[in-house]
Amino acid sequence: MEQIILHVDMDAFYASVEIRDDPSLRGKPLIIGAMPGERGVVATCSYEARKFGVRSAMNVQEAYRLCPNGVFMHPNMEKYRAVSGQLHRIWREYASALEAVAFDEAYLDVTEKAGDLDRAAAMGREIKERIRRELGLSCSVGVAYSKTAAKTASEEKKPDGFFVIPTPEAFVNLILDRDVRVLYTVGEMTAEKLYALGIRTVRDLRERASEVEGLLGKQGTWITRLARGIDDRPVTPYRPEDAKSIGREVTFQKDVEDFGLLKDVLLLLALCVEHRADSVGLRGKGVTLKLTYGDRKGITRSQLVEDADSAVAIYRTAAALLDRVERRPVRLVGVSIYHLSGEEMQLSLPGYFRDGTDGDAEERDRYLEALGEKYGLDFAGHVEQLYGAETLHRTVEYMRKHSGG
Ligand code: DCP
Ligand code: MG
Repeated sequence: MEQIILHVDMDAFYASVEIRDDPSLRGKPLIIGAMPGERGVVATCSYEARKFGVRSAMNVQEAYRLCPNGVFMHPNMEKYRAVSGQLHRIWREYASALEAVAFDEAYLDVTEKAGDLDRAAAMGREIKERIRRELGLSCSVGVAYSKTAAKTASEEKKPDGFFVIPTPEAFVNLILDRDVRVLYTVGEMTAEKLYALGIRTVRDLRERASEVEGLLGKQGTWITRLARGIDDRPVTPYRPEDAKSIGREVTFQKDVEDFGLLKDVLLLLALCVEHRADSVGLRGKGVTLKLTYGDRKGITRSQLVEDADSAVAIYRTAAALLDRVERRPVRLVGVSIYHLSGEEMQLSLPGYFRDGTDGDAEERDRYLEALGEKYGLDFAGHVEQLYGAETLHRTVEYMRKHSGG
């Protein structure tokens, strides 16, 4: 199917909104997230702060070290959500299908409404102009024949960018000698596997396609197709609140018999679930524990709760569920929340910006401290590192080895 897709991504979104509303911030390195001295991470920062090396998801102490003269601010999620609503109203006028990826980012299917690439490009410029005029904000727009190419195009000239990638050939020519990570569905772990084989660029990937397909199976086929510019995925109308559940799981290198260790792992999984739920502004009314035993038999146990809105609440419920299951060696453990809703979250800060004053946060810190002592790990101040799949896996494996499990 022939498609024409626009990808729109706001520039330094939270920071740009704050600068718009307080022009005295313009030109300054502005860092939105936790405050120096608090526990937490950078959500985003202005391009002036990026010159100092500050980045999204960086520990705020590190950001402060790099940019001590920066202006630090807490995020105002309510405000950004409102701006996101205004953006959606503009985007919807142009798209026959709109897929929101984040507050500030969406794919627009303009195949029908534009008809051809030239008119799609004109639409893209019009959208940029309207967002500037009506909302006082800048964004980057990519126009292309596929979602991957459109996203690549919007990143190409960021900030305030505009770029068109008309064909698979144009896409391939653009990225041929770039790192495989340019295919943004290639994550850190996959990239490491490819690097280990000496496959670093898209060119390498193309030349050694069958090897990659052998190594990575279905995923390998997907990325070697991408490396040829092929991506037929449609724009699927999606809102995070339509998700049925939010979960995280880990598979152990060796089956675990020690249920004390499993319970400890539940705390880390609960932290990850809390983080993901916060980042999309959702909370759950139910918790599910998932186990796969060594013989591959899988079970799930669920429980409705008043509010699965903090890592501690999720952990407590999951741990209680664990107490009631059959004790045999376990291969995989997972935690998820379901019955999701968004309303009550709107006024509160994401958990990872909270400064640890509420009761659950204190309890979480006590649990983490105990866990740190038990396994000889220091969690304080870098919990956010656990949110990455690779670090979580490595930490859990470390715990397994140090529990004698
Ligand atoms: N965000 C966050 N934590 C992250 C990444 C992003 O809270 N680890 C928030 C803050 C961003 C917003 O989401 O403003 C949009 O994310 P982007 O990745 O699009 O980053 P920006 O819009 O801030 O910058 P860019 O100009 O690079 O798009
Ligand atoms: Mg953005």
